[in-house]
Amino acid sequence: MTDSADYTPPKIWVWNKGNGGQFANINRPIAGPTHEKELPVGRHPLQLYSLGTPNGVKVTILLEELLALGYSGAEYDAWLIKIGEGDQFGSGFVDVNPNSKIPALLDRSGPTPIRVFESGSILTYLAEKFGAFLPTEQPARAECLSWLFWQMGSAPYLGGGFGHFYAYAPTKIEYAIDRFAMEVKRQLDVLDRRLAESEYLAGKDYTIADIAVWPWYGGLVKGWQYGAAEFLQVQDYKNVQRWADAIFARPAVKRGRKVNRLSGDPADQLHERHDASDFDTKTQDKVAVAG
Ligand SMILES: N[C@@H](CCC(=O)N[C@@H](CS)C(=O)NCC(=O)O)C(=O)O
Repeated sequence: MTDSADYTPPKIWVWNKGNGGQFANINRPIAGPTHEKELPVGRHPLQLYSLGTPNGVKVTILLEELLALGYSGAEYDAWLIKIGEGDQFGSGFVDVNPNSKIPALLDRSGPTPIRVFESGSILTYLAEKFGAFLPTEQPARAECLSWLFWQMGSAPYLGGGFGHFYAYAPTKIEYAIDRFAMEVKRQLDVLDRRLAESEYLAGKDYTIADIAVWPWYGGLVKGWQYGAAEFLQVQDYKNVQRWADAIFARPAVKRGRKVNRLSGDPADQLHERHDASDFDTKTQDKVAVAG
């Protein structure tokens, strides 16, 4: 790789497979499957294929919230997709999400399975299916969908932009880190101003907008993302802090955050979830003790 200061793009971009980045082994400029592999199917109507990243936990949090409200149709099997090992390029996964990214959902409750991909789309699908966490009346519905789409459009600047260049890129490029730190701080200020006037993003009620935004920006202000709390001075966003704490206090959020998680405290990792009792018996600390 050429030092960024000396780099002039060639006339035609060429794929350099060994570009040295942290995700070099899974990043490629071609879509579609790399290998044949069927997805497992469990006994519940909803089959989730995911990983406990901020995009993945949006869905498990919503499912746990729905179950907590008594919607038994939201029972689900959560299967682990190890993206670092290329599971997202298996043929079965690509059939459910042609974009090869977690999370992906298969709803098998009707005569024909329905596939749903893109976390924002999955949240909307489930909220509409069960009639919860998405206001039916305007203007709250418009506000909820606006913040949901805000998250989908904004988080790539946080993850793919700031997080990538601050934490993962093989060289620290001042221009890139500056550019994205500026944008992420602007986004935090957008949220802080909204949450100064409103308890939750869409208004007085907790909705899928909060469920989508919290894993990214709540996690950021709590210092869980990229080791960047001090760099971004996240303690200054007082309203975001208040909102992040209120959401983290919800038992369903604590459960949803554990599902398909592969890192952190073993007590917070439930690699696969097939039954509500798995939280009591199958987190990694229990598995380690039992094993
Ligand atoms: N816009 C998508 C983004 C999904 C996404 O980026 N997922 C990442 C993990 S957080 C992934 O599967 N990466 C695997 C890859 O890029 O190959 C969504 O919200 O569902």
